[in-house]
Amino acid sequence: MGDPHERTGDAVKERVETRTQDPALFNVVLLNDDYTTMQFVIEVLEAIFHKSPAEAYQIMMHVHRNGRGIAGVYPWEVAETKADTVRSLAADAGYPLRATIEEA
Ligand code: TYC
Repeated sequence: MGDPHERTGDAVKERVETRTQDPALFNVVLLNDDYTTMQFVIEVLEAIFHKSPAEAYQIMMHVHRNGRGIAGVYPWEVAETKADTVRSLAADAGYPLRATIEEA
């Protein structure tokens, strides 16, 4: 007990995880604020999250009305990179737009 190896006489068997696991998915969440322009948020949704102009407008308005909304759902590294890109584009443009990630 407590031994990660299973002793079978002199041999030591190691269990190997053979099942493949789906990578966990993460939501990239945009947060509302009073200063970022609607047009900038729409541009971010089109450029970073590959939304159509109509989808981008709907997501932006959802965030504007509800305080937060999901821009996209991705494996962890992709979600982190997209959230970082949003933060850096917003900072460069002088907007306080925030993006977070959370388990989907
Ligand atoms: N509330 C902003 C405005 O009225 C627009 C906005 C929408 C800002 C979504 C951030 O994530 C956001 N200009």
